[in-house]
Amino acid sequence: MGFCDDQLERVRPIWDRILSHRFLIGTRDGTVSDEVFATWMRQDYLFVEAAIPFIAILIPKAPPAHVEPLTQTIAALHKELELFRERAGVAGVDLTGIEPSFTNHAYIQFLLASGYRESYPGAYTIFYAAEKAYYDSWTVVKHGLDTGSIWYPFVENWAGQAFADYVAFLQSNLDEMAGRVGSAELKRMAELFELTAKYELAFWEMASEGEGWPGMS
Ligand code: MP5
Repeated sequence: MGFCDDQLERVRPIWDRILSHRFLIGTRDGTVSDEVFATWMRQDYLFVEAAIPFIAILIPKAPPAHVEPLTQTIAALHKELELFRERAGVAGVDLTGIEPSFTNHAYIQFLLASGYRESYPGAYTIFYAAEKAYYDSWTVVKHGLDTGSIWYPFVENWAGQAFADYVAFLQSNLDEMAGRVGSAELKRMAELFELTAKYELAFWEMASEGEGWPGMS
């Protein structure tokens, strides 16, 4: 097994909580409330906006063969923001003037700080784990959500064949890099993998519980 499969196995208890989260099950079964889904949309719009500078930070650190794929990821993220704006229009969700929740703020700071501070394989670990979490999560939703649902385009975005191929490509790149780093860096990569999994779980929890900051309500 490569690094990614090893890590997925190691963080399985967290991953299982992600994939069985009430947000995903409710979205799959069509029982999630419009307000909870709107919370996720607003917050994920901000997260995807922040993922663009995160990927941009990686480019100067990247091996030459990674530069074009990372550039394509940035273009894909811009298209994804367009999908959010289009779906928000259909659903009547206002994306103007929105602010990150406590959890989202923390996750975004983690992304950006890691982009600057961690090694390239370390930051790439976060990138892979977040994409894999979304692929697996939206695959859960795919197995039940009505294809006519206004939310189905999100399933097509993250649980389709193109995204599956993209995640497999990231996995092979990360496995390859992990095979060449020393033991201290590998240990740090494992920590970053687990932290990202915890943030992914926290994100679904935040979407379900609301965007408020501790002590502010
Ligand atoms: C992704 C996302 C997937 N949109 N939001 C969270 C909280 N985690 C992962 O990343 P991308 O870049 O939108 O495919």
